Amino acid sequence: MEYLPVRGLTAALVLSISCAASADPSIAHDAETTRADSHAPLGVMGDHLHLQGEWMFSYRYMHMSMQGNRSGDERISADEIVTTQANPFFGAPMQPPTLRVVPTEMNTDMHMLGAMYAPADWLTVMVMSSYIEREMEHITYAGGAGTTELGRFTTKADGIGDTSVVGLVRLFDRGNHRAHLHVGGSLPTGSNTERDTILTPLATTPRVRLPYAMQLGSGTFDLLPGVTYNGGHQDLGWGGQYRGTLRTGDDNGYSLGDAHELSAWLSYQVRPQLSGSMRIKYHTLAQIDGIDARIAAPVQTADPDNYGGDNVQLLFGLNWAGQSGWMAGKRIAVEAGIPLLRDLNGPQMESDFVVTAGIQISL
Ligand SMILES: [Cu+2]
Repeated sequence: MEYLPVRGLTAALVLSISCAASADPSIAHDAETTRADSHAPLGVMGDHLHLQGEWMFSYRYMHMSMQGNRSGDERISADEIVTTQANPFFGAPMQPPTLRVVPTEMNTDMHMLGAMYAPADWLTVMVMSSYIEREMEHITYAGGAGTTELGRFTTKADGIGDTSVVGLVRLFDRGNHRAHLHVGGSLPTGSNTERDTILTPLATTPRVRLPYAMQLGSGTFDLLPGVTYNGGHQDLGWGGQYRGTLRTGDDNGYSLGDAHELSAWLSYQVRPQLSGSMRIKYHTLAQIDGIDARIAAPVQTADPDNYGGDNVQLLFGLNWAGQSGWMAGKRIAVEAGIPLLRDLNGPQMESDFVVTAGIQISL
């Protein structure tokens, strides 16, 4: 791999070189790979292609924090949930008329490993898998009614998540405008039968199958279509992406809802090796279709209707790209986001904060 001597040159010069050389894609791309902003903000998956024969390996760590509950776009307290929300399992043995267990906090940590390889300039193949750790805290209210707290408990699940295989197919690459399609899917390598011990309103502590939100995989083969556009002019960069997650079939009696995600971002190159970004992300998820007969408890997360909704997030990121010597081909990036809008099929836990940090190494 060759690198143009961009160090010390102004961004405008780098850009004019890559524009002038755009008839020769290898030169154009090499100029781009040394710009921090030639990769989108870190949370955007499959944002770039590689040159024929290039490999890239990446590690991303993501933490998501959820606190409190929401129904529609309004917050709802634990006391309100157990006095106003019907238990869909009421009528079955030992099932009270209203919900009696409320999740109060959830933390998700994901370690994502990815590999990219380009068999041709117009095609990059991306494989990604993850190790997921989920933890959820709950309050259990005593008996069949009222707001007397019986106790609190935490459930945990960890293990391998689903594995995605996606081909990124170049649509066009003209001057400062590039776009590609995403064609691929997700294999159900993550478990959806994780179990842990809970505290029931009758003070028993059975070990049960955990609700959908705590499971590690979708259980289904999912299609992952998408399209990404990247553009730039001098120190400014911009881009947009659509990605879908479309479930096929079902597993254990259900399938998770389809998801659609739209992102638009702007970046500013401070130096060739450093850029900052701002991104707005819209994510919509449908309710769960069907039900797992082994997930039944007077808790909102056991009800397939209490899944999905609309989220809008505002995210800020930094990209750093090594320029020469042993740092060439290495990148570090971070992106963190806060919610702007949450409209949830509730009651449901709300997402409050998400941060992703990662390293990428090209060979
Ligand atoms: Cu890559």
